[in-house]
Order: sequence, then structure tokens, then C-alpha cells
Amino acid sequence: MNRFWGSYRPQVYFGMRHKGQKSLITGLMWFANDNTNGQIQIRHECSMADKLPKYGWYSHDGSSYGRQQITDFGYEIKTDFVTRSIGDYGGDWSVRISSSILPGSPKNREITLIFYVGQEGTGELFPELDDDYNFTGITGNSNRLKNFKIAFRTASSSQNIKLRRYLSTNTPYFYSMKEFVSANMRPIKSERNVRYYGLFDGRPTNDPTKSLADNLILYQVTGRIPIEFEIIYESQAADNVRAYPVLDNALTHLIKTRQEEFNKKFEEKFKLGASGFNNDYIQFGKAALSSTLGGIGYFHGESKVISEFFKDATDYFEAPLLTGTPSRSFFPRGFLWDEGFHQLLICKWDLDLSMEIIAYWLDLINAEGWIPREQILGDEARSRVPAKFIVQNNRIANPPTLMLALHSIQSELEAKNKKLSKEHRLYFQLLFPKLHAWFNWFNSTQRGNIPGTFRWQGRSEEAVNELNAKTLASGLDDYPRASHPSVAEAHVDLRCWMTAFVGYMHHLAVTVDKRKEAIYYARQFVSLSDVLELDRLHWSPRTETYCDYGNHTKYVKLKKVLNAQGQVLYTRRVVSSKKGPSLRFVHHFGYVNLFPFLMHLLPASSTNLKKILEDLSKPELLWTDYGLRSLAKTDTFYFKWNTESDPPYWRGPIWINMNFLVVRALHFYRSVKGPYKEVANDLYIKLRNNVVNTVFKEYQRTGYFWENYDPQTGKGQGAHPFNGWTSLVLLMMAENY
Ligand code: 6A9
Repeated sequence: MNRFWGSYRPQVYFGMRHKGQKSLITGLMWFANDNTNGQIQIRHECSMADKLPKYGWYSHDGSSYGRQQITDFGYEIKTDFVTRSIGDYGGDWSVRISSSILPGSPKNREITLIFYVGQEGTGELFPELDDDYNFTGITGNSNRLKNFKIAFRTASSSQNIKLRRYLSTNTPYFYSMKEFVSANMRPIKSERNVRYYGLFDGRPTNDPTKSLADNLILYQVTGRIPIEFEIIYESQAADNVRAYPVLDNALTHLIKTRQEEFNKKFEEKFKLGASGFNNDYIQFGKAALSSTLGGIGYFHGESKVISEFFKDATDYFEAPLLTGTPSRSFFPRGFLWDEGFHQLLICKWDLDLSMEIIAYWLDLINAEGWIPREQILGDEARSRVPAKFIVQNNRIANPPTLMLALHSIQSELEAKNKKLSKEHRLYFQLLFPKLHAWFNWFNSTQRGNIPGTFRWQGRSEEAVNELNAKTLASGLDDYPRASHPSVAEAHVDLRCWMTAFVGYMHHLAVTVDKRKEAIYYARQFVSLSDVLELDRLHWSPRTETYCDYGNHTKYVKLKKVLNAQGQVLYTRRVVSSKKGPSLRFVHHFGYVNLFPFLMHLLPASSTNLKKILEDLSKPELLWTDYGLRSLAKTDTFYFKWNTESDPPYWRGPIWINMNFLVVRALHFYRSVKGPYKEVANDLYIKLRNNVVNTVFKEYQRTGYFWENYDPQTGKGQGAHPFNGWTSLVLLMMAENY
């Protein structure tokens, strides 16, 4: 089976697992033995608190090969893996972990590398020892894998190795592995400034779980950098077809071959070399793609949800999910609208992989047609999220970006073959009813009161301590909307998402021969794509911008008040006696106001398009040398905090997903005939340049891709690494939208 094993644990610096509810899970930990001050600093889960100068995947093909470089202080760790699908039980893999001193850094450093293998489900693990009782590897079995063998090899630089130890035990603590290891590391000796710590070396005789079979084996190697070791997993079911073990020179050779294949395919797909990018940019492009692919995780479990039917949080159905993740360190899990952006990139590299991931997502749909926005599946995922953020509400949407990716996939397939193959047709046939249910869920639950309008659910009228009640469903969390949430609200971004959605659904219904549905979507499309209607509902003649509509006044502030107990609180107050809230256009200006343009809904001759293009280029509004700000510099909410502990998020910073949509729309309007073609072209060239260079420069300066960028300085901020949608910079370089 293809893509059975993979680096599907993006939340740890390195770990392999396989698909399936319970996996054999493996992972890497390390620490420096000098510099410990009696306290070892174990690296394991990706964490911004580790403050590592740099880490990420430099090459990764999304299925059978990856190379990661992790820069720690003074030294570097490399993790390489290759998988091979041979035999009937998932195939083999080999991993090489190597360490080296960074150029110019002190030599003679000593580190400890630990690699662990744990059995989540039922099955057995046995340590293998040689005649001198040295640990050499593991044998084991599980239902899914049948029999397997794992060899640990340190031969290539053994003169540097000071200590080898292992621990074999039974534990339920897979998801607090670092604490488990700290508790089981004992000081052994000190030599000059180096302290040695070791695992028990065997199974502790006083182990309270000793009557239980081992489900966790850890292997430790301590020594002077450079040390390296290899872990070779072999499925016994492949013994007859495996010509030789992939270790040592064979492994080096295979890594080299896969690396060359990766480089070749990368140039074929993105043509950066051919379009004149220099080597630094090409490496940067490869890192963008590879870190997105290396960010793919496999999760299994159930969401916690509430709904009108279940007032108390209950478990959603249990399900697996293969998905990209926005940030390995800070939110290593699936997010619905992020995923559409991830797949826009991934499908340009590997259509099959993208189609597989989207299918997993659509399988999460429930009988109502809802897909939870944030996927916190399983104990490991839950262990990373504060309790109050875990519960998902079945009224809350998130933009249907997956259809952008599906559209891109379908176009790609059709461009290649004119007609879809049988297999691909079947794929879309199977997806269709789910997408149809999803669309109907949107269309019924997110309708506005005024015909033809839509409203993101979930803005709380009670959120009076917020300057503006958040709209988490929209994905643009604190982007300002009507000051006083009400059922009268109409959100222009949502109407545009819905228009694009029906457009795509119509296309798809025709492709899979769903006549009745095709007519249904055609009708919907005719009414939603009517620009006069859009203008009537959302075009404000006063500001000449597309706007939300709702119960609104711009005269609101957060005011300090004392409650009955004398505590200081902040509440939202109307600060003008004359200008209380009333039903009107919401005159903020930023990303939301661009949506008719972003979804290509305006005719090329539209004077509203002309106005949007003019507004785009104004430095006092959104334009900066680094990309487009989320909110106009002149907006009353520009860089305003939402509460005293909630800093501005979509109120100024530059976000790459939205800049991508703008660049893509400019590309669209520069390519179709019309009076504003030249203007669009000019802006396209400038904006593309600005965005690419901002993300590139920050990558060079800091080693990371970032969640968003400061419009004043262009500096990256927020979660990092962020190889969710920031990686779309690669498609901008390739001009492949
Ligand atoms: C907070 C912290 C250890 C916010 O990229 C994912 C989402 C986007 O979908 C959304 O548009 N991000 C954007 O506004 C990040 C959301 C992170 C929430 C988790 C818990 C965990 O603490």
C-alpha cells in the first residue's frame, strides 16, 4: 500500500507512524550533555520555547523520502527517512539520524540521542540482545503489521560513542514521553564539564508493570559529535522480495537517488530554475513545499462537540484524518479552511496525495452536513489544547476553501487528459453527495435574514468585553464586523464564498452527470452571481466599497469600568450620544471588502473593479512594501486590541493566504480582456514581488516561515514555523495558481 508509513507525527521534531487507528509510533529525542546545569533539556515535541535557530524539511516528496535539518545551539541534527512499499503488510523504512558541529562552533560537544518505538495498540515488542547482552534492535508484531524487525546501528562512527543504553517497559504515558524519559534518566558520572545520564539498560527489576508485555522500547546513544545512527524497520512479509537490507551504503545510495528524483520533479513542476531564480530562492521554494509535506499528520479520534441537541459536550464519531497542519509547533492539527490552502499547493506536487487528504476531510461530515472547523483528534492532539478551546459547535462554519483545491485538481486532470479517467470520475462521484450535503448545510444554517444574504453564525451578542465580537467562523477571527451582533447581519465575504461554491458545484454536478443537481446549482449560480444584486446588498455608494451590513456604529470603545466587587473590567461602550448603532453598511476597510474581486465575481469591465484596484494600491489603506495589510491603516480598528489580553490579529498584519488570493485575482484580471488589464498587471507584478521577497528575506534572516508579517517592518510574527498557507509563496514564485 502506498503512503502507509510516513513522517505523520508533525508535532514532534521527528517521528514515524503508520496509518490506522493504533500505530507503532516512533520518535526522536535529544539533549546536549554539556551545559546541563544538572538539568537536562530534552527536545521532543516541536516547541517555540526551545527557541531553536531553525528546523524544517529541506526535501520531502510526501510519500517515500524526506530530509530534515534541525539547527540546535552549536550543532545540527539531520533526520533522513526512506520508505519502501514491499510485501503485503506496509513495507519497510529506514531512518538515519546524524549530528554535526556547526561551522565555527566549539568542537568536542557531547550529545544524547534517543529513539523510541511504542506500541499504541495490542501487539508485542522484544528487545534483541547480542551475546554480550548489548542491545541490537527490536522484534515485534501487531495485527496490522504482522511480524517485524527493527535494527539499530551505530557502526559508522562508533569511536565517538561513550554510552549505549536501552529501556524496555510498559507504559500508558505515550503522550508525555518527555516527562517519562526525564523521570527514567539517571546521572551516571561526570567528566570535566560533561555529565552522563543513562536509561536503565534493560527492564527495571522493580518495574511495577513487569507482568505486562513491553509496549515501549527506547534506545539511547551518547557520544561526541559527530555521531549518527540508523534505524532499519523490516516487515517480515517482505523478506522474500527484499534483495538486501537498506542500511549503511545502501541507505546512503537510496537517499541520494530519492534526493535527485525530488530535485528533478521539483524543477519540472515549479520551473524556478528555468524562470531565473537563483539557488537561494530555489532552496527556499523547496523548503516551503517540503515543510508543508512534512507537516502532514495522521490523527485518529473524536472531536468534542456541542449542538442544539446536546447542550453538554459530547463525542463526535471516531474517525481518522490525514491532513496538513498550519504550524508544527503551535497548532499541529487540522483546520478546515487552512486545508483548502494547503491543498492548493500540494495538488500541484502530487494530485493523488491531495485527493486522498480531501477525501479524509469530507469523511468527517456528519448527518447534518457539518464539518468541524478545528480537528483535535485523539489524546495526543488533545494534550496540546487548553480545555476551553476543545469543544466545537455545530453551527460554526469555516470557509469552503476545499472547493478551490478540488477545482484546481479537476482542472489539472482535465488539462492533462481532456476527459477524466474512470477512476478519477469515480472519485468525484463519491465526493459529490458529501459536498452537496456540505453546501446545503451552509445554505440553510448560514443564511441571512434578508433574502440573498448570508451570515456567519457564532458572533456572540454577549461578548460585551470585546471591542468587536469575534467571527471565528470566517477564519478572520477579530476582523471588525458590525459593532452590535444581530440576526440582521449580512457578511459580504460569506456571500462571495457561497457564490464561488455554487459555481464549482455546478461544474462538478455536470462532470459527474447529476442532472437534477446541475439544474439546482445553475439556478443558484444565476441568482448569486448577479452583480446588480450583489451591489444592492453590499456596495456602499458612500465609500464605494463592498461592505458587510448590520447593526453598526463606528463610535465604540473599550471602557474601563468597576464592577460591584470593585474589580476593573473592560466593556464595549458606544461613545457618541448621537450615533448609536443602526442598520447600515459597515464601513471598515480591509481583506473582507475585497471578496467579490478575490472570487473573480466582477466582470472585467466593472467600474467597481476599477475602484478596488485603485484602493489596493494606496499606501494609506492596504498597500505596503511587504504585502497587503489585513486592515486599512486609516481604519479606526487598525492595530486595536480586542480585549486587554487579546492583541490585534487580523487588524493590520500581512497574511499570506489572503495575499495569495489577491495575487491570483490580479493574475486573473490581467489575463482577461478589459479596460483594467494593465492596472491589474502592474499591481500583480509589484505585489507578487513584495510578498515573495518578504517571506524569503525573513526565512533567510530567521530560519522560519511565519504565521503573518508586520506591515511596518515586514518582520515575521506569531507561530513559527508556519508552513501552512505561508508556503503558498511557492505558487507565487512559480506563477502557477
Ligand atoms: C489556540 C493554542 C498551546 C487562527 O491557522 C489556524 C487558525 C486559522 O484557521 C485562523 O484563520 N489560526 C486564524 O485566525 C490559528 C488558531 C490557533 C488556535 C489554537 C490554542 C494552543 O496553546
